[in-house]
Amino acid sequence: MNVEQILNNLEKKHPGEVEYLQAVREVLESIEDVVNENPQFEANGIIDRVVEPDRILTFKVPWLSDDGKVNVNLGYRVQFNNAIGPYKGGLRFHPSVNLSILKFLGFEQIFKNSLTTLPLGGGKGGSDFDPKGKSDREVMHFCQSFMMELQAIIGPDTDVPAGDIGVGGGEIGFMYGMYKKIRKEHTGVLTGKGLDWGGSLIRPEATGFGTVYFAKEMLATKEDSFEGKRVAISGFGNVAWGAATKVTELGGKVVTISGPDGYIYDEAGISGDKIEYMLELRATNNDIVKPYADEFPEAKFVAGSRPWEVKVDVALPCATQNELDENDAKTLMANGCMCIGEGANMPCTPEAIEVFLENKVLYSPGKASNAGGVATSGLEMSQNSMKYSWSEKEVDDKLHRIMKDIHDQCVKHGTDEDGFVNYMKGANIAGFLKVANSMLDQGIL
Ligand code: NDP
Ligand code: 2IT
Repeated sequence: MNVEQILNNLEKKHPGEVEYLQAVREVLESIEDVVNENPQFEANGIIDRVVEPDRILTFKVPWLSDDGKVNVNLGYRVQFNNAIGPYKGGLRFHPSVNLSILKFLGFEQIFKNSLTTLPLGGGKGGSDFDPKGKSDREVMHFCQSFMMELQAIIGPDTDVPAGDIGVGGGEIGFMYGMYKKIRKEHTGVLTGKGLDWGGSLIRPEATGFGTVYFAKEMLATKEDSFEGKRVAISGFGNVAWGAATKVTELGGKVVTISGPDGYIYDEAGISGDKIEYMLELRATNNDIVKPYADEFPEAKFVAGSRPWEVKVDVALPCATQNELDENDAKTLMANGCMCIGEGANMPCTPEAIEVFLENKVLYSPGKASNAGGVATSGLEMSQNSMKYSWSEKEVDDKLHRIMKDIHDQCVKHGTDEDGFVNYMKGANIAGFLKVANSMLDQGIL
């Protein structure tokens, strides 16, 4: 396999799709040896087929704002690969959303979902709609209009969307209501649903919990734990909240959270009521973390910077893509950070990852460490099919077991000759093999 040639061709076909090309390069570079050792993959065009989505739906989403004005946003669903199960992946509502970002997320989702051990294909969707500052009525009208188009191509055995940045329980509720009205069925077509109407316990916490369970497994390989560790978290959304809760429970101290305006440094530790306050902050839709420092005066707000300059043992980037660059990575290393677990999708730039690998510290890619969210979505689908609900402990135990299993797969495929575990390589190989073998079994489609 010639990675450069494949990427050059892809770049010609999809000029300017920077995030998508970045994600494809990362995976292809990791799996190069495995592909060369298995000539049946190239003979059957597996690489050429896996890098292109099965199909993409683009549509317009008109909606009325409270002042009576007509607004038009763009909506997308990228159905990437369904070799191992129905397309599965979140919806992102954020002004930065474009096709390149959704294709990168959909591509990553294929291998992440494969790692979960559950029968889930890969997809992603969303809109450039900005939920910030919108009234509930405006969000509802937007979600209904979005679902009028999306409903035509999704279904519980076809494609099952969920949340991502800007899409939480509220948005899922509005979209589910519209699907139900049009299709006249009450099925598990979306995950992240409300607990009263088909949702699963633990799903809101799952991505953050899973990220911390995975980091716990990595630390255990060094006979270490979260006990007494200083932890930097970025973001203040769903994933950051779950991660802060679990780190605190395991005896670690979370000293930062962040937003687009800067970061909060709280030496006293962000725990208990402070974690609940973070959720309130997020719900106010103001897009800033600064008010935390007004509410808790012992904390410091650092405007316009990222939390990676604080001295910590563990860093958990949980906000967005490319939020931790080479300089941040070097600062973390200089400060003695020993473990980096990606809660977000692709938060570390390729140059930052290179720094972590050179320093041989514990580093896990999002497709392994944040897979707990979609895995619990898979558990929600199982419960919906059975028309049954598991207890909190049952779901949490299954999530814990899945994260351990993903860790084992990374160790199996990512251990170098000197014993160092390259989790990125391990995750990419393990995720890819299952999908590639399924595609082989099913013929050229
Ligand atoms: P949320 O919308 O709940 O939160 C995202 C958080 O990151 C928000 O606080 C957001 O603020 C903040 N943020 C956005 N841009 C920046 C920035 N440049 N600097 C600092 N903070 C920023 O989304 P989630 O918590 O659900 O998602 C976070 C990440 O985790 C994403 O990468 C997502 O793809 C990934 N993920 C999510 C899963 C899930 O189940 N929800 C599962 C697996 C991964 P704002 O929106 O105001 O800009
Ligand atoms: O990036 C992700 O894995 C998610 N946003 C969750 C997807 C899902 O279907 O639960």
